[in-house]
Amino acid sequence: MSQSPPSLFVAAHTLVMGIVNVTPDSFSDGGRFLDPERAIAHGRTLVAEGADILDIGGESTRPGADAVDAEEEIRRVAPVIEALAADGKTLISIDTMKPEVAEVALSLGARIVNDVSGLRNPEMRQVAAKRGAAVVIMHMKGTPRTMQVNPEYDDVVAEVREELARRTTEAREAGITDICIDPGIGFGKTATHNFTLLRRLEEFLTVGVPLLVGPSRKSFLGALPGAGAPHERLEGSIAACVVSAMKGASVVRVHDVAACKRALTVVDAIRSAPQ
Ligand code: HH2
Repeated sequence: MSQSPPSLFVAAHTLVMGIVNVTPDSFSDGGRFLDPERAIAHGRTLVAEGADILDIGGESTRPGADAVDAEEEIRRVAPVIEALAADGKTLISIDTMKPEVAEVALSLGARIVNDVSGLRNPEMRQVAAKRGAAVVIMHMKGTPRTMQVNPEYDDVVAEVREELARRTTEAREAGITDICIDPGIGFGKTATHNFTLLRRLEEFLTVGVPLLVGPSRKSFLGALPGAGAPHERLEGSIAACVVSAMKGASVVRVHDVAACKRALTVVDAIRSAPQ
């Protein structure tokens, strides 16, 4: 019997996906890495700090963000992917909702498609399947323009889980084999919804695929007493990553790789300690 290759989303330790936003308008670091040379240098720094995966994106998905066309998105990310993939070792993920962008990124050496719209576009499923890419299926209610307009759920965990399970089946039917799901912290959710998703995170494990969580610097952390602007949310981001890892997340997506990595080393030691 032929064995399926190991998942890119599973390792003996909690994997850290470092964020490289090649955008003018990302919510916490917009404009800092729009210049390709700066983005490449930032990606290399994150790898040196211990990032297992680099997630490269050319379109902000912050609430209310303006959409970018595929041509502009490709112009932003292509040189960065090409340079960072050149060593043949760095695992690169393309953060995009557009099949055209995914196609170019995969041809330049990216191996993961991270789609915040959950591969709802069938063309995205076809591109990923054709290229043998691994995928992150994230849950988002609506679109970045509309998602924070009064999001409502009867049971946020059950509804998000149900949609992720359905999209996982669709992805499998399209021929994709390496799939990871993500509840989409901050994507069409109130602060309370986000806390509930994290509190009940283990329920997502029943979908039967690895789990990724992206709480880094997000506004639900800023809603708490004492929390400040995005760059002042490091401790909150680490707390959310630690809880996620303890509850079974295989991957966390973060801006502050070195600090999160140090915290997760402790979590991994606790999780693997003898009883
Ligand atoms: N969050 C953001 C972008 N992509 N992908 C996944 N899988 N999960 C997430 O939680 C997630 C994501 C938003 O964060 P950031 O990239 O820093 O901001 P912006 O979208 O403004 O560029």
